[in-house]
Amino acid sequence: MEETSKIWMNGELVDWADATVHVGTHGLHYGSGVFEGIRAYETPRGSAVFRLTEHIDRLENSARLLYMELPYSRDELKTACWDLLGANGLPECYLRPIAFFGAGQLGVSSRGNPVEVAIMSWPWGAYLGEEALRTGIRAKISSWQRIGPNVIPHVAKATGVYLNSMLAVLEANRSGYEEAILLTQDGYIADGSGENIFVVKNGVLYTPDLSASILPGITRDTLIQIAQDLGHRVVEKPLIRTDLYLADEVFMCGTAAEVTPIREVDDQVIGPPGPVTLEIQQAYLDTVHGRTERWGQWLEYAPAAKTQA
Ligand code: PPE
Repeated sequence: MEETSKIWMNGELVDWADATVHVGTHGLHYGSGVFEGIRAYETPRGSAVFRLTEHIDRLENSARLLYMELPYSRDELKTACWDLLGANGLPECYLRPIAFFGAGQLGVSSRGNPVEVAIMSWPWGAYLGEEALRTGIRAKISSWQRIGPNVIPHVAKATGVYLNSMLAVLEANRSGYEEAILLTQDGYIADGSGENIFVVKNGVLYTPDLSASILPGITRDTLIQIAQDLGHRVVEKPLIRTDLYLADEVFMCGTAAEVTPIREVDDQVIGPPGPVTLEIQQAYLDTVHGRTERWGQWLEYAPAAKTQA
């Protein structure tokens, strides 16, 4: 992670080195935090944040599912993101808001612990490498199951949930694969360690429906809309591992991963990135970089830049 100048922490911009927490922090002991991953892109009209509103809405939903009351409103959090972007001066970066139960009582129940909120930003290039975006990656079905809906709410982007993802991606990496694909407890395809999954078969796009222990991805939602607008049929339904093995194309998507083709799953070759994947990847990248107006409603500009436009 590349160091930047400022971090927004509990209402103020502090120097990068000063954004520290106490070792008694509840979130450190029990994974009781919620976070977001957001990207700002350089566009012809200046720096824009992609679907900031939806990310902040999801942060609030995640907090609610953990019985965490955020001490800042959605508008205040959005303003904090803009203030941080202004302070660090990076037109293109990744934003990471995080809220967690801080130090106070130690014990599993978080009642009474203060809620701390911070936002970091730093340059983050292609999640799985530039090469991955062009030629695709090799993914492995994980032996670790995705956390079920009655274990921890998978709809919450909660820090503790990511132990599940960490184990899966480490297992995949240690076996020579770039990414893991987790199955639900019923054996259906869920998502990657940090991405949602799409399959293309006979010209139709398929993606697991939202009941399948997946994070309701904002990129997933974006791509469903883009694909439909481009005239493709998109079906949200339970998928099984052989749907991946026999797919014409498979790709992953997420804020960090953007649209990353998958060329192999386990020991089955899917092939190089196919035409539907490349079309959707191009449309997505054009959208986030403001190179097309077609889906321009998803780009949010700094309040000051808006009045100038
Ligand atoms: N599933 C998981 C498990 C997940 O972590 C992400 C985002 C997604 C799907 C896609 O969600 P969205 O970004 O809203 O389209 N993963 C974030 C964090 C990755 C990390 O390594 O940290 C991200 O992409 O920002």
